[in-house]
Amino acid sequence: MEIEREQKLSFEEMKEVPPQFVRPVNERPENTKAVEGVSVPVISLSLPHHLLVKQITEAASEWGFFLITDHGISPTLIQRLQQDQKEALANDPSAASFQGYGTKFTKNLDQKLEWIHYFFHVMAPPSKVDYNMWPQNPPSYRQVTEEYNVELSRVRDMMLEILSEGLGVERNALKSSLGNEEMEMEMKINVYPPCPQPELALGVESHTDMSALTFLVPNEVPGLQIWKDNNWVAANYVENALFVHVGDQLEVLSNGKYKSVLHRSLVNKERTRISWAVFLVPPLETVIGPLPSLLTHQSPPKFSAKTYAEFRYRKLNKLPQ
Ligand SMILES: O=C(O)CCC(=O)C(=O)O
Ligand SMILES: [Fe+2]
Repeated sequence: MEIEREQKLSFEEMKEVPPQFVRPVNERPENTKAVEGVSVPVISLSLPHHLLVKQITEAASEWGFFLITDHGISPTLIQRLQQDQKEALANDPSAASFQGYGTKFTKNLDQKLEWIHYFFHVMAPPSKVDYNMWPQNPPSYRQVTEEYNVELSRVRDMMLEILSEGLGVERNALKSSLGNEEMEMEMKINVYPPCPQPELALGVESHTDMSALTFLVPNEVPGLQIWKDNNWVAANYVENALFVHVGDQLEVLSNGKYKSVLHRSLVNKERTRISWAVFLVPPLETVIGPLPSLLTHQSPPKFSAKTYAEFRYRKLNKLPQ
């Protein structure tokens, strides 16, 4: 699925977008602009519990996407996460290609490439972490990321409980279906270098995440768009907010009540966009299917049960699920 980079493509040196990055006319940002006057749900975790459950359940069902504020992760920690990367890039712009890891170009039907470098490593559980795969620079990366993992795990547990409650199932149902403490948290740092013709290219093409949930913090450069009611809606930066995506595994577990959200990201002419995405995924051998307690004669399963490994294989190879 991945094309090895043969020649060293350097985004920074390109004066115009090479043909392999130029999107078909119907995908180009210039022809598929975000709708005006619509904004994504922003939900404060300090709401009274019953309202919180209601708002999150609605957002996960109608949008498959929302922002959360008042989540208790300190702004300083988020800034440290962001600052580290900025410094690494300022000192060494080629750090964007994350020495040793290169750019993984995903092959799609049109063989088009995405305007992005990314870095990927497992953040949790400890038994699956290989610190050799973590960025070695800046030296503070490990400590900051470990602190972020602790805080985000707390928010993750709260979200999974609320989403379970919204389904009317036992509070621990979603977490235990996803492997409890064996659930993986995968960190993906997306770096979108400035692009000479952002109207022709995409940073990440339209997709749904394979995860159960994805938590993302971007820097202040806009770019993320969410598909809702046949339009793209811009999900712009809100200071210290966490962006939450419902992914494929939660759609399956909820038997379609929660929507795996289609999204994409655009690139910017002058500025580097960076986002830190954390994917919550079950261990590969975990069988994921609609929660049995949601199934009745009136509501039969809409998805077949399969291991996450099989789901992933099918998705990466564009086979039907
Ligand atoms: O950078 C973003 O805002 C989105 C990235 C994304 O969708 C992904 O990494 O799956
Ligand atoms: Fe995504």
